[in-house]
Amino acid sequence: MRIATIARTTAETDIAVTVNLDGTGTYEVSTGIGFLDHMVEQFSRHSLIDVALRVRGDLHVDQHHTCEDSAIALGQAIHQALGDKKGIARYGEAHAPMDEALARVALDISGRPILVWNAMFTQPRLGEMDTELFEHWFQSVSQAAGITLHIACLYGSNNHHVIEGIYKGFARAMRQAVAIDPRKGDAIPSTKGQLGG
Ligand SMILES: [Mn+2]
Repeated sequence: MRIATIARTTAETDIAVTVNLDGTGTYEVSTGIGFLDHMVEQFSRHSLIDVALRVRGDLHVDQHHTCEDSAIALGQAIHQALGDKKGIARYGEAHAPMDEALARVALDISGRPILVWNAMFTQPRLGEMDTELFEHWFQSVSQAAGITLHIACLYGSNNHHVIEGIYKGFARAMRQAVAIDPRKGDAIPSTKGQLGG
């Protein structure tokens, strides 16, 4: 079973997350930031990765630690659930339209984390969430899960649509990349024989 649970407690946040890579898109998300919950729920629903995420963060300071640490924990859980990565498709890509906005996400579960981010927001906040934190969220998840992650918003004017398209594109691309390709059998999809970076 490709399931993993991470518990992560620091002076700033207390987090429990469980993922099932072979799930059905069932989620239970509570970060204390309503808009972030909405985005992680989109990720689960469209990747078909089950996500149970509970965060108690220092929101009296600001949203930074809650946002960053929840992405790290989610990334660690994905990394752990992938195990030795035998048989995975490894690559994923998606164009995700959200009304007038179009997001493009291309990724490689390579073990070499990097985020290339080409998206901008014209509003400082969505709901109560600071829009500058979205890039940081993807940076953190990429780092923790070992994903080469390229994200672009090709166009779009409504900030809610832009970020929702990005999360849905990430979800669709992850669904492809973590899928087991039956033609690969037990092979690790790298000529190096490992996907550790
Ligand atoms: Mn929405």
